[in-house]
Amino acid sequence: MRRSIVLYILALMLISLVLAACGGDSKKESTPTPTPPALSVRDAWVRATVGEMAEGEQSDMGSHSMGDMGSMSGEESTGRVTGAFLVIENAGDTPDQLIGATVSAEIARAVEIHETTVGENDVMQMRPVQAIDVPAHGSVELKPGGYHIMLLDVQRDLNAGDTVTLTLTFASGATLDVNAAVRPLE
Ligand SMILES: [Cu+2]
Repeated sequence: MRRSIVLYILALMLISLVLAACGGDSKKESTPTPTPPALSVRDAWVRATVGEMAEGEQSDMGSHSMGDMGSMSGEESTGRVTGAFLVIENAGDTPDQLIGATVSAEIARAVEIHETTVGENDVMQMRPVQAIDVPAHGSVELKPGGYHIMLLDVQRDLNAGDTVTLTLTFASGATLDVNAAVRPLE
């Protein structure tokens, strides 16, 4: 009689151990899989190509020479460039990368992703980058003096008040159409 009680208690302990183990396992299994990147863009703008910006643009030109522009964009190069700036937010659990951008050929013939850095002698230089990281549950800002989207061989005046539609491409395969307001550099 007493032995059966002991066995009964042991059995109960064994069952509770098994249940605890299973509980642990099922908890792991029910951990939500990371959500994919959930991207959005805010504060998108493009620097106007006319008026007071001409000066700022030139100082930002950095390492670009007109020769570079010509070879980049063919015989019809206008040599005009401008920058697009915006904040990319990612509400998802998975990081992503901005890997490209396009714009209507009526606006610009080529688009590159650039980073402006201050090199030796405080000279600002720009270099093309392959990708800009967009962290999970985070954001990245493209702004003058940092990362930017470079419009090359700009085909027409971009005046304050105009809107330029950019299409952003991400490493995840996502694309985003962005309406950027044209405004002068502050
Ligand atoms: Cu640039």
